[in-house]
Amino acid sequence: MTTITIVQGDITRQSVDAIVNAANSSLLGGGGVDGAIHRRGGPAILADCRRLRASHYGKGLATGRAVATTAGELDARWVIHTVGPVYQASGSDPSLLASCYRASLEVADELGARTVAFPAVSTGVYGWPMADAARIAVEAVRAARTAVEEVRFVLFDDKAYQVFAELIH
Ligand code: AR6
Repeated sequence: MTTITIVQGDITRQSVDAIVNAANSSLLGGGGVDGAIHRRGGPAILADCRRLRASHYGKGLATGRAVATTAGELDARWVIHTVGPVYQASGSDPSLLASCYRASLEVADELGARTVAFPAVSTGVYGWPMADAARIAVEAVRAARTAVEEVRFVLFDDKAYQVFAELIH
């Protein structure tokens, strides 16, 4: 049974087995959560990402997929990188966003992670409206068959926290 919890704050300050990164397909860093994770986690994460690019992920990580690296100096064992879809007003595929959560939990299961922190994937630079993204995220986690005991959504601001709080309480 997976328990869903929510906290407001900075995902890089969490103590969990795995921290999920809202990455881009290059796996080589960026702004938002991605920038914060690489800054606080240190160069070991980028070194692992470069190794992935040099081996099985020569073309990068596809949208909706997930892959793990070390967590460097973060208080976690792994960072699970996933690539959310870019929101388009003309139509965006919610199944790709749901897939980020499902794929990340599959990687967590392979690693044996029991506590996993997620940001609200795609709701920053990638523009997905928070209420819709939150519903997709919570539904995807509830539907997942996983041995992860705690999924912790870490929401950066009060508004995002309130949106998730209404869904899970
Ligand atoms: N802790 C928790 N949440 C955060 C933090 C933090 N430290 N920083 C931002 N957020 P984003 P995306 C929230 O843009 O939309 C990067 O450049 C933020 O308020 O990080 O999936 C990547 O390299 C928002 O609600 O990710 C990609 O190119 C949510 O996290 C691109 O951005 C996600 O915002 C990915 O865009």
